[in-house]
Amino acid sequence: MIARQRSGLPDQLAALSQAVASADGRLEIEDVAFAQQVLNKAEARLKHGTTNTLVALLGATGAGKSSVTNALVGNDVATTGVRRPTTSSTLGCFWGDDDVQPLLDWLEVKNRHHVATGRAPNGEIQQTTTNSLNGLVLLDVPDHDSVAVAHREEMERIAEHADLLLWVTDSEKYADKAMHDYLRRLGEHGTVTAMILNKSDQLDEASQKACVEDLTRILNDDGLDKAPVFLVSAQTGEGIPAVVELLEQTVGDQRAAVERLQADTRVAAKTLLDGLGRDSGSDTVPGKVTKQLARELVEASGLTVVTDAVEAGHRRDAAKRVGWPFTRWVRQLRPHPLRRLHLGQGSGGRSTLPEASGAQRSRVDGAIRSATSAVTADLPQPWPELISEASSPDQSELNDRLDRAISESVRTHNDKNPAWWHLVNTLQIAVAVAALVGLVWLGLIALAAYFRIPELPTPEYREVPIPTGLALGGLLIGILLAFLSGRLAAVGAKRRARAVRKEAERQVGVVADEMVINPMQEELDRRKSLRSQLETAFGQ
Ligand SMILES: Nc1nc2c(ncn2[C@@H]2O[C@H](COP(=O)(O)OP(=O)(O)O)[C@@H](O)[C@H]2O)c(=O)[nH]1
Ligand SMILES: [Mg+2]
Repeated sequence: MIARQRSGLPDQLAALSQAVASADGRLEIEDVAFAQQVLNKAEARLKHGTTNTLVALLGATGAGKSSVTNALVGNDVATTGVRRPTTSSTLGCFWGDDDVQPLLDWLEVKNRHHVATGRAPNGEIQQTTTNSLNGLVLLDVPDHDSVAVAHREEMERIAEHADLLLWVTDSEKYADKAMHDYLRRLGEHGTVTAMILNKSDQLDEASQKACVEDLTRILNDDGLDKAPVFLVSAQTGEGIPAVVELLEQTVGDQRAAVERLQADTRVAAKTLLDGLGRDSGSDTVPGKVTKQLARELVEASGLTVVTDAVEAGHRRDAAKRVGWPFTRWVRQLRPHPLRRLHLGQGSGGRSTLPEASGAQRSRVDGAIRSATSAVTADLPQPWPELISEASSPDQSELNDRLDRAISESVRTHNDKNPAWWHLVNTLQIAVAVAALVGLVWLGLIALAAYFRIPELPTPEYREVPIPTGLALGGLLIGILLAFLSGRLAAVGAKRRARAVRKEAERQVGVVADEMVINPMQEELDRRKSLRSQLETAFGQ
C-alpha cells in the first residue's frame, strides 16, 4: 500500500471544513452535504483511534465472503451457503483486545466474534493472545447484489465506514457490472482497496492467470490501478497466507483509516472543485474595467454642470475683489452660480445637482453591467449571478454618494482665493480713491468758477494738472487693472474647475470602488480562497 503523508489528513479536513463553511449559495447543495458527511465521518472515526483497522469483505452472493472470513478466522464462524440467515446483518470478527467494542458500537455491528486463535509459524491454527493480526476487525457484510433493500443499505453503510475494502469475487462474477459501477466511484480509494479472486481450485493454471490479468485490466479501467489482486481458494486455503500478510501489514501500519478518510476527502474536494469551474486565470477586476466605470459614473453624475459653475463662480468672486470698484456691485446682483447649486461657501446639506435623469441612470446601470460581465465572462453559474448581485448598489445610495463626492470636491477647492486678489484689491481701492479725489477736486474747481469765486490754484505735475491726472489716470488705470485681472481670473477659474474635476473623478472613483468594484472583488476572492481550500483538501 502506498502511504500518503499521514500528517496531511488534519490539514485536508480543516481545509474542507473551511470550504464547506463558506460554500453556502456558492457550491452545489448535494456536494456540500456530501463533504459535510465526510467531515462528520472523519471526526467520528478518528475519535476511536487507529489501533483497530476495519476491513470489510464485500462482493456478490456466493462469491465466498463468508468462506474467506472462515478461512481467515480459522474457524467456521460465518455461515456459508446460499441461504444463510446471518448475511442480513454484518458479522464482526475481531482480533486482540476487547477495547474495540466502542468502534463496533459506532459501526452498529451487533454480531461480534472475538478471535482468540492465531497461526503458528508452520501455518497451523492455535490458541493464542499475541497475534500479528491484533487490532484487525474483519467484517462479513451482506451481499452487494442483494435484492433486499435493507441488506444493500447495510452493505453500503459498512462499505462507507470501513478502512480497507476487500472485495471477494470469483471467475464467474469478476466482471460483474454492478460491482465495477460501484468500484468506479471509488477511484480515489485505490490504496484502501484489494481484490480477492476466490475459488481458484475450480480453475486450471492457465485460466487462473487469464482471470487475474483480465480482472487487473478492468480494475485499471475503473481507476483502481493501485488495488492488488489475490488469487485465493477459501476451500483449500491456497492464497490465504498472502491475504493474511496484507492484513498483518495493514493492521501494523495503522494507516488504512487515515488513508480511507483521505480518499473520501479527495473525492469530496474533487466534486466541489468540479462545481467551482475551471480556473479562469484572472481573479482580480481588471484595471481598465475599474477606470471605465469611474469615467461613466463621472459623466452620469452631472459633473460638467458643477465645474461650469465653479468656473463662473470663480470669475464672479474675482470680479468682486479685483474688478473695477465702481461697477463691482453689478455682477453681485445675480446669485452666485455655486450657491444656486447649494454648493457654495457656507451652504451645507444636500446639493441640488440636477436629479439623475432616466438616461443617466441607465447609463450608470449599463456601466455597472458591462463591468460585471467583463469580470464574469468565463465563470460558471452561480458566480456571474453572485457577482452581479454583489455589485448592484442601492440606486439612491449610489446617487447620494456621487452627489456627496462632488460637493466634497467643490468644497476642497473652495476657500483658496489667490493671494494676488488682495494685492490688486488694495491697488484698485487706492486708484479709485485717487480718481475720486481728482474728480472731487475738479468739481470744486468747476463749482468755484461757477460761483465766480477767485480761481483755485491748480497744481501741475509736468504740465498735467494734478486733479485731472488723478481723475483720468485713476479711472484709466482702474479699468485697465480690472480688465487684466479679469483675464487672469479667467485662467484661474479654468484651473480651479479642472482641479475640482480631478478631485471629483478621484472621489467618484472611490465610490465606484467601494460600491461596485470591491464587492465584486470580494466575491472573486471568495471563489479564489474556496479553490485554494479545496485544493488543500484534495491534497495538492
Ligand atoms: N470450490 C469452491 N467453492 C467455494 C469456495 N469458497 C466458497 N465456495 C462455495 O461458494 C458458496 C458461497 O460461499 P459463501 O462463502 O457463502 O459466499 P458469500 O455469499 O459471498 O458469503 C458456498 O457453497 C461455498 O462452499 C472456494 O474457494 N472454492
Ligand atoms: Mg456470506
